[in-house]
Amino acid sequence: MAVKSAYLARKGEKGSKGEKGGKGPKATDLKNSGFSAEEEINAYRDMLLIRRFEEKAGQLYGMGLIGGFCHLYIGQEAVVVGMQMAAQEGDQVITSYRDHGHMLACGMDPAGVMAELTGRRGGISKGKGGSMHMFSREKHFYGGHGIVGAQVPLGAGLAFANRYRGNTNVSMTYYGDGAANQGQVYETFNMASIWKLPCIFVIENNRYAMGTAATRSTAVAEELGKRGEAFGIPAEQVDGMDVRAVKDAADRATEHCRSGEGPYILEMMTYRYRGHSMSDPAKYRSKEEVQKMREEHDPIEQVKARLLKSNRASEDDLKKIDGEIRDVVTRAADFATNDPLPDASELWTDIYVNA
Ligand SMILES: Cc1ncc(C[n+]2csc(CCOP(=O)(O)OP(=O)(O)O)c2C)c(N)n1
Ligand SMILES: [Mg+2]
Repeated sequence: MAVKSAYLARKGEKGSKGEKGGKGPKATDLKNSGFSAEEEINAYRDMLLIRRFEEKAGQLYGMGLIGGFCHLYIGQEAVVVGMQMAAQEGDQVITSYRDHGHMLACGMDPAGVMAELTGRRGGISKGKGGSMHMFSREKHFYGGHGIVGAQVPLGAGLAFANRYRGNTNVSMTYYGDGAANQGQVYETFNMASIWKLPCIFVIENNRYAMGTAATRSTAVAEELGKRGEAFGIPAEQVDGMDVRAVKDAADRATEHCRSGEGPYILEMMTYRYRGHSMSDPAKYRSKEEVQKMREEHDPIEQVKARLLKSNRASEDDLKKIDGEIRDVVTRAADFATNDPLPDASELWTDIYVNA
């Protein structure tokens, strides 16, 4: 099955030449995907919440209030927000350790997520899981996985559960360009395809796996969706910096899965602005490369510019939203820094399931 590209080359744009990680995202053909004013505003608000939350998490980490690993999602916000715009109640989300944005987009409480980062009692995992290990059955969020690629077969398992129960839910299974080189991804493709599982494989191709550019470690690094061809899984490559393009592709993918046609791959071309984790020497790419991406493709700035240009929102309207988001994040950080640490007796609880 052919890979359908949702890209249309922007006239004259050749990507940023000489970049270690390859080309930037190109403009998307968005014939039928104009957002309503409400959709634009919601997308703006949801992406901004992730951005501000992650900035605050970075600050708290710098102050020594967050221990262990912490991987920020800044730059990639349009991917999960656009995907969730196509979700229906009960659709599951599962991802890697770069998971705070996914949790917020699923509607999990920012204070609970932040308090988990600071290891407090009121954290989503009672302060015992940290950044990479949070779950919410209520919001259908299944982690938070630190083993690269391990969430992919689990995501197909969630899709299997939907199939078994005969519902119309889909499993949105996210993984990175680095994880795309893990063998278990292809074992999963095989089973998902033969069993026609309602699973959307969302590849977040942010062009780097830790400090290694995908172009150095990965064959055909800019067409990872093509890898589904051998398994008969349709794929699209999407401008993952444009929330409209993401939602547009997500609509097609969910429709395909819900109608019993089997899995679908969406390769989101995206970019992370911050380091891989909080300790990252950042020697593998230039500051100019990051700057260029921020200036030309920032997902939040794109929506903001459209809202202002179309007069769907004024500067004041957006300032009001910004203020509301700051309040939410400030409250989350206050809770996360004042809530007590777990009691020592909790060391032995939640380790095994009581069967
Ligand atoms: C099985 C396994 N191998 C190696 C690692 C170390 N590791 C952690 S993150 C990472 C890079 C993964 O990159 P990618 O899938 O592109 O995701 P991104 O960090 O860009 O979101 C590696 C190699 C690991 N956690 N698990
Ligand atoms: Mg990556």
